[in-house]
Amino acid sequence: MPADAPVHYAVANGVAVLRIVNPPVNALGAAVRTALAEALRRAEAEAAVTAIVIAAEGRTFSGGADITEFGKPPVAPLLPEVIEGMDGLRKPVVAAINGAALGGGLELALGCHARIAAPAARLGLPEVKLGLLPGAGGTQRLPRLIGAAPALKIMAEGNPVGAAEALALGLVDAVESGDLVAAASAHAKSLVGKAPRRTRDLTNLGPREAFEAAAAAQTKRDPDNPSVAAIILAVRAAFDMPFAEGLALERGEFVKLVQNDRSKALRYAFFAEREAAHIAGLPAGTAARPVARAAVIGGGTMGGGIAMCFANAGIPVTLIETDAAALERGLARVNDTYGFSIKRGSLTEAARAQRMALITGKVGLAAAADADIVIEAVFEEMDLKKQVFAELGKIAKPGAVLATNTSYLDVDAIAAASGRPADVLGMHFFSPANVMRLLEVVRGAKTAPDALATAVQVGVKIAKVPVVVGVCYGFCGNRMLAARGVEAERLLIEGALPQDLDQAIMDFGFRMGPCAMNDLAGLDVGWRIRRAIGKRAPVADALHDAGRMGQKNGRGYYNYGEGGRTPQPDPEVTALIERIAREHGVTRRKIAPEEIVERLIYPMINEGARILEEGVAARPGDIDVVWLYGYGWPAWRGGPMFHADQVGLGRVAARLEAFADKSADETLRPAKLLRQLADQKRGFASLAGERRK
Ligand code: T1G
Repeated sequence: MPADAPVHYAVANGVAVLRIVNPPVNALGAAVRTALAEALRRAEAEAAVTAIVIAAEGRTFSGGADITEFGKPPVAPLLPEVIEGMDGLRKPVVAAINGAALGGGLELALGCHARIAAPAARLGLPEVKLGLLPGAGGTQRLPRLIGAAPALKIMAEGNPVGAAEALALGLVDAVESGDLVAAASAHAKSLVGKAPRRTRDLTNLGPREAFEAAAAAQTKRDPDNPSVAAIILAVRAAFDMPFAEGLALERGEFVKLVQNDRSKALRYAFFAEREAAHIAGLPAGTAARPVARAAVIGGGTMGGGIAMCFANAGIPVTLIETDAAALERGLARVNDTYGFSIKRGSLTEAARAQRMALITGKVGLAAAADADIVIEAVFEEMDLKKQVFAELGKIAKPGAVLATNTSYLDVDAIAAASGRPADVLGMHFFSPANVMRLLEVVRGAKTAPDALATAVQVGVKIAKVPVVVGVCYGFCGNRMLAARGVEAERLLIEGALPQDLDQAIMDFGFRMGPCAMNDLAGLDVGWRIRRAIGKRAPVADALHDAGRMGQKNGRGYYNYGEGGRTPQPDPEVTALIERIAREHGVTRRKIAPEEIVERLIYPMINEGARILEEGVAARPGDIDVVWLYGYGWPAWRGGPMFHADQVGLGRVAARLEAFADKSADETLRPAKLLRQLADQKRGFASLAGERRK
């Protein structure tokens, strides 16, 4: 057996142990499938072998099919065939599930006659998150093993279950904290001579009405999801047709889904997220600095949320305020935030106590002295930040990474104030910091490579999706958002109303449109930023000047009533907008949703092209990850740069030229890179060749 074989074969006491070795996640690519099929045939043929165990190397049993194979011509043997082959074996086959068994990985285990899991194992069928459905028998075997209703939930929602829950469901036969392979081998031997328990032959689908009720609930939960619809169809087949026909139906649905744009976008986003964590241009061998303790400066909403991220990850964190009263308020806000999770049932009191114990409240910057990473989250005011970093530069221990949570300000200027710019960078969290997954890691001109690697590694550890961006106004996300905001203003003056803009964008797939989003953030926030940089926005400024601050005082682009959160169109706003249009000499017109969407999104794409040109972002996928995880871009549309490629850069460029001609706003002219790619009939994806260093 060559050392690099993807499946290792060893026989002990009559048990053939087939161990998958395909790092990093034992994906079931063509080589693994071929080797697995060969090893199964060999085990079946060898007289000395009485039973078979399928095991895996590393901490993952298998991450499923090799997603990079999708969209290419299928290579035999296909996974369903390999699993079907197991079904026919006369010798018992037991899966030793050492870690995550996801997608095809779990389907492989379902094809075995029994499953033994380690306590850390997680089992799931997340194909729905890739715009697919389980395509190797999962829709037919899982319902027969654990019941159609529980199987449907696992497939339609795509979330894994832990070992204990899997045991309770009957998904695994035992949980083994000792020698897993030995336990699986013993279990396999205990099955020798008995009729194999094939999941395909099981019949405990459970009551049909329970399944139909679950199907209705899943359709209501995710109404326009073709994967959910396909999964329901396939599981229903388990009631209505023989196993082989159900498999064929599953296969047909899979082939349809794998080809559609929705799945291509979701698979693209899956890899773009992981690619973003590999810092382009980092010198080979750069190692992150160790981080055992964090400190957060500022116990406000952001600071408290950031401290929670560390506590949630089990990392001790010191929350620092300027006085005891402010600290008290900050800690109380954190405690209350955990309280909401307890009320929702997603956290226990014990977990809250455990996390609160990891957050130490202190007054004064000196408390940051023992932290390995310090994150400043004070008021968004440059002089204040410079003052904090000047002190931190002296207080923080050598090698500590000093991060500012600024949304817009110049990280290089803040770094200079610290006196140790190599340790300084930006870590831009998104509100609420304990919920939003995006983390823009802002690389200063003098940021040391290992400081940058540390911030990215910490970002992953605290369950964020880190994206490295460069220093510029608004970095990546907010800079593109500002471009959208300018066009939103124009559209309002030219004839659209807030509800028109927001409905068009929500129909595109966002959960919230620009006007409702500004109301949520507070119209005073945008007003302060515009004033600081000398920009005007006639409608937004007029709303602010009329005392309309958004949700916080019940009136903004919309009316919210007392403490309300539901945006209601407001005739006062319509009148205000019409007045401003008159003042600008504009005759308002009805604007079609298609035009609204193009005019809100193409300027963002254009700004994204400039961000790539300037090297503020290293890859188009990084920009897409920013928008997917920080601004609610619909995942099934892949991100602004992916979407631009779907539309075609030629059309995007032509529309931008038209917008520029009409508005005389030269910033709407296509960026050089966009123009160049369009002329070469290429897409942004052709730039993604930037390999990880
Ligand atoms: N195929 C190809 N590459 C994969 C992969 C996969 N299934 N899973 C992970 N990778 C790569 C990933 O891009 C990264 O690459 C590296 O492995 C480490 O990943 C027929 C059709 C298993 C829980 O959806 O959830 O089976 O950046 O950083 O944090 O019905 O990976 O290092 O170059 O995420 O330890 C269904 C997807 C597939 C599971 C491990 N399976 N993977 O997490 O590592 S479709 C999934 C994960 C299917 C069948 C259907 C996680 C993980 P690089 P990582 P991790």
